[in-house]
Amino acid sequence: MSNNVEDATKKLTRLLLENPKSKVIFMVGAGISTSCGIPDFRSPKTGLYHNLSKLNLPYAEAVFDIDFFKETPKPFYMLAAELYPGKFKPSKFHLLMKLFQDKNRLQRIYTQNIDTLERESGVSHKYVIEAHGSFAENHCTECNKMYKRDVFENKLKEYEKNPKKENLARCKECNGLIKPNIVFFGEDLPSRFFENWDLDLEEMEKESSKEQLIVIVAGTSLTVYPFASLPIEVPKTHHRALINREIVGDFLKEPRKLDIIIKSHSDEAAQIIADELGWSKELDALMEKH
Ligand code: CNA
Repeated sequence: MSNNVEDATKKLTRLLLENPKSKVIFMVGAGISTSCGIPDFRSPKTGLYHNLSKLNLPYAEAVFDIDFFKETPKPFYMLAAELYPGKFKPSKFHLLMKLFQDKNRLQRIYTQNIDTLERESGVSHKYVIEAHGSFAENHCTECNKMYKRDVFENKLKEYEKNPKKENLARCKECNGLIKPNIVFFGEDLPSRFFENWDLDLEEMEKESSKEQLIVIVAGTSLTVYPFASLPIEVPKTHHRALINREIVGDFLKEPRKLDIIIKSHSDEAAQIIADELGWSKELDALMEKH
């Protein structure tokens, strides 16, 4: 680990220690789950887009394109089988976020991930905004009839064993394809995303919240909008920290004086944060529990 990583992380923890009532808004992506065994999208060689190239997709994002899905559901079924919740344990970074909740230092977690590992780590639903939806509910892509989680799950298991058209999840009413409530390109984000962001933004716009709300962005390439615009909208009076293997998005295009850049593996940064805040024993205990 480079001194730069350690120094930058300590800059963040100093801020948290100097403002003992401050709370954190996390904005996270696939990078915080790679150590759980779930590939991210865009990392060269290991990313899901690279793996899906075997399937001859016209373009990688087609796997999340609703029209493509209706014609060719197989790539999404393969991806769903790989990512399906229940197979993975939370990472050190997820458990650090849970500790922020336990210490009453968590304002919100905005996640782009669909792996539900924030919930698995024990963070309460009220703090977690699954911006791109989840596998928890399903709906028909033709008539919008809602279906429970197990309807798609059972069919997915059958399809994994035997990838035949008859094993796709279909609507009882109209025979349309059923898909989990994961946000595909061109679909709206859940209203909870916008409602909570409006509230958090309103809080941040208060002069008194300057050092009381700190934003930590981690494990995301900040390429998918509108999520990628969240760090841009953070008032310039507030600190933003980026924990990522590479410098991305607004941190690269419009760097700010108050930004803290921690170019590192998210779990390594999580360990330093826990050590510096005096939370390492609790983090170890959580790691053992999971
Ligand atoms: P992305 O575009 O794949 O970017 C991931 C970013 O994380 C990259 O900048 C990597 O360099 C960085 N990174 C990878 N591993 C680490 C690590 N251990 N520590 C620090 N940084 C790391 O993924 P985004 O989340 O930005 O893209 C948004 C998509 C990805 C969302 O729509 C998700 O639904 C989708 N996705 C989710 C999952 C999941 O639920 N776990 C997995 C793959 C893709």
